[in-house]
Amino acid sequence: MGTTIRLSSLLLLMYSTVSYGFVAPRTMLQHRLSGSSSSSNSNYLTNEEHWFNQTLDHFSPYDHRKFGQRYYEFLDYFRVPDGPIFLKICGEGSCNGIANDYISVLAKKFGAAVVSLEHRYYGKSSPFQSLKTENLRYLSSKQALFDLAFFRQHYQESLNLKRNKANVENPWFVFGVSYPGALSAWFRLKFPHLTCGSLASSAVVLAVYNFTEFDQQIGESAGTECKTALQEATQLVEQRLASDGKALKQLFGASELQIDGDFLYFLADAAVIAFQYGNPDKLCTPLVEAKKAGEDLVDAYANYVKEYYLGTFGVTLQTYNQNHLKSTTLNEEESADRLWWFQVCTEVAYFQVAPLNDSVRSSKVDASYHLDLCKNVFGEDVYPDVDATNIYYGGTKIAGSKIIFTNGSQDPWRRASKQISSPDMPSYLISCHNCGHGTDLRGCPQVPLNLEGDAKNCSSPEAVHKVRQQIVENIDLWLSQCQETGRRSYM
Ligand SMILES: *[C@@H]1O[C@H](CO)[C@@H](O)[C@H](O)[C@H]1NC(C)=O
Ligand SMILES: *[C@@H]1O[C@H](CO)[C@@H](O)[C@H](O)[C@H]1NC(C)=O
Ligand SMILES: *[C@@H]1O[C@H](CO)[C@@H](O)[C@H](O)[C@H]1NC(C)=O
Ligand SMILES: *[C@@H]1O[C@H](CO)[C@@H](O)[C@H](O)[C@H]1NC(C)=O
Ligand SMILES: CC(=O)N[C@H]1CO[C@H](CO)[C@@H](O)[C@@H]1O
Repeated sequence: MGTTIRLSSLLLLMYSTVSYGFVAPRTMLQHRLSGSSSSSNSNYLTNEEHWFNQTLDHFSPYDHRKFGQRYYEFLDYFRVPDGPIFLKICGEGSCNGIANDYISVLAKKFGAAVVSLEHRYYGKSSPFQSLKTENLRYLSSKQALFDLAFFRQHYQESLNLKRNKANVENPWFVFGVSYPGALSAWFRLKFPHLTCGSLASSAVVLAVYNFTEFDQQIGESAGTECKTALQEATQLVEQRLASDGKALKQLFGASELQIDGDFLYFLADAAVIAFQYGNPDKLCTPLVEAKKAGEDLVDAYANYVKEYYLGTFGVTLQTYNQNHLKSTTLNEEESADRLWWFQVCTEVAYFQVAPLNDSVRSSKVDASYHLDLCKNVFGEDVYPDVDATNIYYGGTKIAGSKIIFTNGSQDPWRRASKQISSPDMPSYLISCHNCGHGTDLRGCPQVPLNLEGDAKNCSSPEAVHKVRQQIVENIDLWLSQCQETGRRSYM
């Protein structure tokens, strides 16, 4: 999601040089697909834009301002007129189309239309030209949920208009991965009358201030040998940063990161991404080999960072640069870093701090680093009220129903998700060596995108198939119950 890899690892930005157009900013939880360069390729079911006039402030009866919100629709598999409508929620990045992941298989199976709404402020759906802090006051998950609700009503009404019917309801189902996974669960929680159910994939429903479990999960996912090598590399990096920081940053191709905390966060995220997105061996194999051969672990790590993280994966350094995060100039792709940090610094935190004991990342990546960043980038008064967020949604005690939670065993984010099943809210863990963030919808690895979420390269494809079967059964059951209760009248 930056935590995503900060969240960083959750969300990816795109850069055209990357073969599949995936990139991850540290602060995000989730990926986004590349834009114009792939407009006609099979990574998307569609990327033809539509627009909806959305209310800017859903919580003020006096403010009637609107802004244009982008959305997409894919109707090839739609069973006209009464098939289900799948609402795929977009999150903390530009939403450039409907990705061709496992949702396309589900849409075909259920005869569903797929619609997808860009999250307010991101991509082309920004209400303001300047992203100064004051203008970000309407950026929150709570506003975003109302956006989805009004969009859902609008889309249903426009379908009815086309058919010349009134008060008809198709059965809706919501989907999301990562932060949008949390939105998917929260949408069903807050608007149960507007959707028959929800898939909440790698859904980070628990706002956490000191998210030490994130680093702990990295250690577990890495296994003893790789974890030890990573910890040694971190120690050496800290020593060299103190003695000759300039040369060290140069070695990693990261001279632009003048704040040491930004640099150390970047190095931590570089490791995270390997586990979050299903490429653990790209990191662990060279590191463990270097250690066995008595070679310089910092050199080995620098090679991984330059070749894989900055190269193949295509992250940009500016994602970690607080000077970049301070930029209030609107940019469709690049502003996502600043926008997601605003959500982090106000609502959800997920501060990926080093645990006191046995940490993989540098202990200098602590709560003060994150708080200082929030202050430096947004001003004095910005502070994440995680308690309010968890009271509002319930955290892992969410009192929803008909929500499927899924998590990948290697994903550091899983500790902020709901991992224990409860009545009417099944939770499934997909366990395999390279099962990461959103494996149920994206297969393995999760980046680059596997068309239709192909799972054959997961180290245990059966583990993925088993959970997908559960997902299909749940959707089938809940869609049919939606019809029976007459809550949604069929034509
Ligand atoms: C949105 O509002 C503007 C200004 O009122 C109007 O010109 C435009 O047609 C509207 N767009 C849609 C899609 O309703
Ligand atoms: C987070 O950790 C810091 C120490 O690193 C501590 O001072 C602070 O009280 C913790 N905050 C919360 C909310 O647990
Ligand atoms: C830290 O590790 C030591 C030894 O491994 C253990 O005894 C101690 O309980 C741990 N402390 C915390 C806070 O986990
Ligand atoms: C699976 O792995 C093979 C061999 O590495 C590769 O050629 C293929 O493209 C991968 N398929 C997917 C869907 O990732
Ligand atoms: C449903 C499920 O598999 N839950 C497990 C997920 O992982 C946690 C540990 O992180 C277990 O305690 C749960 O039982």
